[in-house]
Order: sequence, then C-alpha cells, then structure tokens
Amino acid sequence: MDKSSHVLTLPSEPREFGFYMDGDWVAAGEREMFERASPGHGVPVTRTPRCTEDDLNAAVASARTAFDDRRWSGLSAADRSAVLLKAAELIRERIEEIAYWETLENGKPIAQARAEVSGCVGMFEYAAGLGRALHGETYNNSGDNALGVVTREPIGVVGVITPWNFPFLILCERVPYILAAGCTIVAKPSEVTSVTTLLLAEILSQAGLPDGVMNVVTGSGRTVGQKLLEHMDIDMLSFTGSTSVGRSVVEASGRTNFKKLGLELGGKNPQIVFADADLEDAADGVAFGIAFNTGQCCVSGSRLLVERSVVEEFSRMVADKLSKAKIGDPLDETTQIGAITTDAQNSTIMSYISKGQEDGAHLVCGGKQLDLGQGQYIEPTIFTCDSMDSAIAREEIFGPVLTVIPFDTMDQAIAVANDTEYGLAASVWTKNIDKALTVSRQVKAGRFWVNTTLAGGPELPIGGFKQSGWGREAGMHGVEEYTQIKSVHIEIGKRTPWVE
Ligand code: TXE
Repeated sequence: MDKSSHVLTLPSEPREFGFYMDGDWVAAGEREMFERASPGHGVPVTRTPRCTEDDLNAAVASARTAFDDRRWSGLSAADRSAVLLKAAELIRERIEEIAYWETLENGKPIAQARAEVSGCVGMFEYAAGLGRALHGETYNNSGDNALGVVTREPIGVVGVITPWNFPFLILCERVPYILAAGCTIVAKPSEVTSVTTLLLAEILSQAGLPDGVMNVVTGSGRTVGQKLLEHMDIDMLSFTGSTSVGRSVVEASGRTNFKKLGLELGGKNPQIVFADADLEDAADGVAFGIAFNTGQCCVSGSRLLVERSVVEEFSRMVADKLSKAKIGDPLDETTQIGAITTDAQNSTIMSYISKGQEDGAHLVCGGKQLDLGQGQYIEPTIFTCDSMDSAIAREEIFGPVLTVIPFDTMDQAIAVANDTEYGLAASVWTKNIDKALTVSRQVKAGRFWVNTTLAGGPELPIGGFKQSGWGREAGMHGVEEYTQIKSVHIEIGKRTPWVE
C-alpha cells in the first residue's frame, strides 16, 4: 500500500450501537442517544445509548451474580488464561476495525491508534500468564501444631471508569489484569469515546468469557458514572480521569461502602534535560512527549526543565522538531498529530495559551488554532518562563503546550521537578549515570524514564505519587490490586484446652 496517499474514508452515516450486558448486546430501544462527531472531521460517526440508572443497576446485578456463583473466579487460572489468550488473538484480528473507531471518536492518528491496539494484544497475553503466576504464602514456622496460609482472593465486582484520551489502551491496562485476578466488571467509558469499550466486551464473549463477567454501560459521568461510584454492590472502582472528579470518587466511596479505589489522575510531568545529554535525541523525545496524542496524555512531558547553558539552543531544537511533525487528518496514514478530542478541551487549551501570553511567558513557537477546513487542531506550542509561578507552568493543560523553565544545578532541577501537587511521571536526559540515578531516586513520580519518555509495556506498573493517584495498574502489581488477602490459620493435632 502506498502510505503517502492512502486516506481511509468516513462512514456514510453514524453507526448506532447498543450497550453490553450479561454476555450480549442490549439494543438502545427508546433510550436517548448520544451522537458523536469525529473531532478531526466534524461529521457524526457514532451513536451510543445514554443508559439509565436502571440499566446500570441491571449491569451491576449481572456482574454480582457472575461473581457470586463463581462461574469465573471458580475456574482454574489455566482456564481463565485460555480465555484471555483467545481474546488477544481476536483483538489482533480486529486491530484495523478497533483502530478505525478509536480514531473517529478520539481524533488520534490512525497509525497511532493501530499501534495502541496492537500493544493491547500484549496486555492480554501478559495478563494471561500473570493469572497463573498469582499465588499466596505459607508459614511453616509456627510450631508443630500450626500452619499459616496466606491466600489471595479476587476482590469482587469492579467498576472501571475511563477517559477519552486513550479509550482502548487505558481500558486494556486494566481489564485483562482484573479478569486474571478472577473479578467481574462493569465498565463506563467516556461518553464521547464509548465504542471500542463496547467492542472489547463483544470480543471477550467471543473468546469464551462467561456471561455477566464483562458489562459495559454507556452514558454521562454525572448520571451513570456517579451512580457507579455510589453503588453498594461495587467492591472496587478503578477511575482514570481528572483530579477534580477523582475527589468525588473518594468522597462517594466514603459516603457509601468504602469500596477500594484505584485512581489515575492528572499530571504536570517534568522532562529534565542536562547540557551533557545527547541533545538531538532529547529534542526528539521531548517533542514526542508533548505532541503525542496532541498532549492529551496524563503522562505527557509538559514541563521542560533545561540546564541554563543550553536552554535557548535546546528550545529551538524542540521547536524545529515540532515544526516538521505532520498535523492533520487523523485518517491519513502519514499524520503524526491529530485533532483535539472535545470542544471543551479545545477551549481549555486555547485559554491556557492566552493565559501564558498574559502572564508574560515568551512564546517560542505555535500558539494558534489551525484552520484545516474541518475539525479542530492546535499548533504545538512552546513557552519559556523564568519561574513556576505562571498557570501554564503549574496546571495540567492536557494539550500540545510545553512550558520551558531553566535551571542551574541538579538540586535546583530536582526541587523544581517536585514543586507540583502531581507525581505521575518524569524523564531525565543526561549521559552522566550519577545524575541520572540521583534524579530518578529523588523525583517523586510513579513512572520514571531515563533518556526516553512515554515508554513502557505490560510488565511495568502504572500509577502516581501525590495527587496523581492511588494504587497501580498493569504488571503483577496490577493483578494483586484486584485481590484481597486472607490469612488462614490451621491448627494441627489436639487443641491445648482453654477450659480444663
Ligand atoms: O475528565 P473527567 P474530562 C483531565 C484533563 C482534562 C480534564 C477534563 O486535564 O482537561 O481532566 O476532562 C467520568 N462520577 N483529564 O472532563 O470528567 C467521565 O464520564 C463518575 C486527565 O473528560 O474526569 C469519564 O468517563 N464518573 C486524565 C471519566 O469520568 C464521572 C484523563 C473522566 O472524565 C463523573 C482525562 C462523576 N461525577 C482527563 N464525572 C488523565 N490524567 O489521564 C465524569 N465522570
């Protein structure tokens, strides 16, 4: 295929979906529908139901029954693993279809969407093995009349609330691990990007997942999402989204059944570049770290801390890289930077760009909304600031806006990196091993990259320090999060009487 000229076509009319419960599609029927327009093209592409509170209750009941009757948790890990491996195979067969709907609803470039979906295959394969490796402990050291056994049990029914920036990837950083632990699920995707979550539920049924183990309700956060947070029959909730909704999640858990929470929230992630780094590599990595997914990425490297001696040269190098990245139609195979996903996010980004100018930050490049004839696009933008005082240096913008701050010493770089309420991710660029290790130890972040950024894999857990979240997803820790621990004390032989 000649990639330079190939552009996929838009659907001729929006495709309508139902929601997914108890192993099957439920038709939308009389329910109100949410019509989603492609942010890259401005034309309607999908319609999904606005589920009701009754729908949510039915989905939770389905997940509850499927958990309590042990149709999934009672299987051997080998049998559960076989389902996850089959799901991986089916996702692989449907990469093109999943990536297409992901691109249409989200606005990300099709090549990127394909790479993300194929990464999700690996998540399922890896989690399939982890389920079989999950084990407990024994204490054979308490004397001849006792044996202590520590077991892990699946925590129960898990609610999964996901955002619109990586609808399929974030889902797959959670679902296979939750299933490997033996739990059942009610997922609530963002209302603007629901379709690929629905497709995953269908794939899981086709892979042999018992009915009721994976349910998906669509609809708004304020209605369906809020009811899911408050539901007494949800044992654990994994929430990925804004810090402000994260606070409501914690409050709702406290008000109701103290459901366990996993939270992945905002970030204002530092990229620390020392003068001794390979500046060419670093500039490429920094450009990627801020422009990938149009900066709508919880781990995007949005604060660039550069050693003062190279700050001007390096900012120009990053600007040069960004000027060469191809922005445009997400359905074009060669596009590297796609559309901004929602109108609200577009306004937020543009208002931060204005704030940066009002606060006196120096605009190095970008700063404008791009008119490509259709859809909403923003130029990658770089500001330099003298301090961390400006809103563009402190707050999560969630867009392609990079704020550069110079530093003089390593200690100062570490202090500025940590001068934030967040602690999701950080990168350091240097050829000096001592600096790399010291910075990686002292910067408070759940994910840390040395001479790279936005890298990872199913082995490495994800999550934040400070106000970026609680708990970890993916890797073995990601399975263990969805279990609870039971201590079993077993008495051997005749009891020493309490009453003679
Ligand atoms: O997130 P929300 P939004 C940040 C980013 C962005 C801002 C707003 O800064 O600009 O959040 O984005 C569901 N009860 N991040 O408004 O509202 C909602 O339906 C239960 C960072 O989209 O947090 C969706 O499924 N659920 C983040 C999910 O929560 C509720 C990724 C996230 O939506 C709810 C996304 C409620 N009361 C946004 N209200 C990251 N760090 O990755 C909403 N939801």
